[in-house]
Amino acid sequence: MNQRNFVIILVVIAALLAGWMFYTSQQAVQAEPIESVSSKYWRSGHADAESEAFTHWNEDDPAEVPAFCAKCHSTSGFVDFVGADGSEAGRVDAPGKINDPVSCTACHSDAAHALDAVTFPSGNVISGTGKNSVCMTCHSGLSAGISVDNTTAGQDDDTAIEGSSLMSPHYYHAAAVHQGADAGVAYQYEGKTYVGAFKHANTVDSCTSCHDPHSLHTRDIPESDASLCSTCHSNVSGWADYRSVSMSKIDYDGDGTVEPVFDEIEGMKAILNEALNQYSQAVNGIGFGINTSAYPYAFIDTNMDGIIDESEGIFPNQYKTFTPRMLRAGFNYMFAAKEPAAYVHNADYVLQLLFDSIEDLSEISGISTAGLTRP
Ligand code: HEC
Ligand code: HEC
Ligand code: HEC
Ligand code: HEC
Ligand code: HEC
Ligand SMILES: [Ca+2]
Ligand SMILES: [Ca+2]
Ligand SMILES: [Ca+2]
Repeated sequence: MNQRNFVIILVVIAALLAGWMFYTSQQAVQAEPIESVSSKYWRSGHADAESEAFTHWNEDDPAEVPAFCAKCHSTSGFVDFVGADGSEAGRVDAPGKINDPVSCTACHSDAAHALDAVTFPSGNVISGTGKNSVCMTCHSGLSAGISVDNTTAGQDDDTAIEGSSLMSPHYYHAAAVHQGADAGVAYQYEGKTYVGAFKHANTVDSCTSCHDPHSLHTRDIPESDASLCSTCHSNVSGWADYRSVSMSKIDYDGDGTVEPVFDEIEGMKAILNEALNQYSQAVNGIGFGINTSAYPYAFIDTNMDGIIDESEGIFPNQYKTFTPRMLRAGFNYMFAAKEPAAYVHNADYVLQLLFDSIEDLSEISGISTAGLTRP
C-alpha cells in the first residue's frame, strides 16, 4: 500500500469513527427512556394535582375552572387554548376541569408542538419561540402594567382611590421577566428605557435550555457530575448555590456591600416597601406594608414600624386607599416578588423597575435614589 492510499484509508476510518460518535451521542440525547421521562414528570410541580393551582375551584358551584383562568390551571383548558380539541385556537372556549394538572397531553399534541409565538398580557407578541412556547404561554402573567393606567386614567397621581386594591401580574410569570421590555408586562415608566430579553449565554438562553421540561429542575449535563451552571459559575455545585452567583459586582441597593444579585434585589425591594410606607404616611396618614405570604398582600401598617406582622397581615386590615402612584409601584413590587427566580431570569429588568418605582415616589416619600444604581 502506498502512502497516498494509506492516508485515504486513515481519513475514511476517521470519518466513520466521527460519524459513529455523532450517531451514538445523538442516540444518548434522543433515547431518553420513556420511564425516566415519566418518573421525572410525576415528581414535578406540574403533576401535583393537590396543589392550590389545580384545586382552587373545587368548592365552586359548578366545580370548574373559569375559561379565563383555565389556560394555565388545567390541561383541558390548555388543550382548548391551542385548539387540539378541535375548538378555535388562541382562545379558551369552555371552562376547564378541576384536579387536572399539567399533563403530557398539554404539551404534546400536534397543535402544541406547532406553537411558535406567545402573546403577553401587555398585548406584545414574541415569535420564533419554538419548543419554549408552551412554557411561555402559561408563565406569561395574567395582567400587565398598562392595566394600571387603564384603572387610574383621569385620576390625580397623589389622591387616594377609595376601595382600590393592589394590582399584580399574578404568579411565576417567568417568561414575562425573562423577556423584559420585549414582553412589556411590568409597569414601565414613561420616558425610561428597559432591557429586553436576558440573553445570558448561548447554552442557557431559553426555558428548555435550562429547565428539564419534565422534572422542571435545571438540566443535568449527560455523563457528568458538573452542574449546568458550574461550567461558567465555578462556585455553583447545585441548587443551594444559585442565589450566590455574583457577576455584575455592583452595589445596586447602596447598602455599602457588593452582594450576589439575588440579595441586591432583596435590598431594593425593602427600600421600595419603605418608600411606599413613607409615601402612604405622608399622603394618607396611615402606614403601608406588603407581606407576600398573606393574601391579599398589601396591608395597613397600624403601628408604622415598617413590618406587617401576624396581627396586621389579616384580610380585614387590607390596604384600600391606593393612589395611582402607589398602584404603579405596587405592581412592580409584585412583579419582582411573585417571581422568586427573577434574579436568574432577568435581574437587570427588575432592578430597573424597582429603581424607577422608588424614584417615582421619592418627592413625597423623602426616600431618594441617591446611592442606588440603575443597571
Ligand atoms: C397565564 C397563565 C395563568 C392564568 C391565565 C391564570 N393563572 Fe393563576 N397561576 C398561574 C401560575 C403559573 C401559577 C403558579 C404559581 C404558584 O404555584 O405559586 C398560578 C397560581 C395561582 C393560584 C395559587 C396561588 C398560590 O399561592 O399557590 C391561584 C389561587 C390562582 N393562580 C388563581 C387564578 C385565577 C382566579 C385565575 C383567573 C382569573 C388565574 N389564576 C389565571 C398562571 C396563570
Ligand atoms: C410542560 C410541558 C411538558 C409536559 C407536561 C411533558 N412534556 Fe415531554 N417534552 C416537553 C418539551 C418542551 C420537550 C422537548 C425537549 C427538548 O427537545 O429539549 C419534551 C420532550 C419529550 C420527549 C422526547 C425525549 C426528551 O426527553 O427530549 C418525550 C419522549 C416526552 N417529552 C414525553 C413526555 C411524557 C410521556 C410526558 C408525561 C409523563 C411529558 N412528556 C410531559 C414538554 C413537556
Ligand atoms: C398549562 C400551563 C403550564 C405549562 C404549559 C407550563 N407550566 Fe410550569 N407551571 C404551571 C403551574 C400552574 C405551576 C404551579 C404548579 C404547582 O403549584 O404545583 C407551574 C410550575 C412550574 C415550575 C415550578 C415548579 C415547582 O415545583 O415549584 C417551574 C420551574 C415551571 N413550571 C417551568 C415550566 C417549564 C420549563 C415549562 C415548559 C416546558 C412549563 N413550566 C410549562 C403551569 C404551566
Ligand atoms: C439560566 C437558566 C434559566 C433560564 C434560561 C430559565 N430559567 Fe427558570 N429558573 C432557573 C432557576 C435556576 C430557577 C430556580 C431559582 C431559585 O429557586 O432560586 C428557576 C425557576 C423557575 C420557576 C419557578 C420560580 C419562579 O420564580 O417562577 C419557573 C416557573 C421558571 N423558572 C420558568 C421558566 C421559564 C418559563 C423560562 C423561559 C421563559 C425560564 N424559566 C428560563 C433557571 C432558568
Ligand atoms: C455558558 C456560561 C454560563 C452558564 C452555563 C450559566 N451562566 Fe449565568 N452568567 C453567565 C454570564 C456571562 C453572565 C453575565 C451576563 C450579563 O450580565 O450579561 C451570567 C449572569 C448570571 C446571573 C446574574 C448575576 C449578576 O450579578 O448580574 C445569575 C444570577 C446567573 N448567571 C445564574 C446562573 C445559573 C443559576 C446558571 C445555571 C442554571 C447559569 N447562570 C449558567 C454565564 C453563564
Ligand atoms: Ca379553543
Ligand atoms: Ca448591596
Ligand atoms: Ca407593623
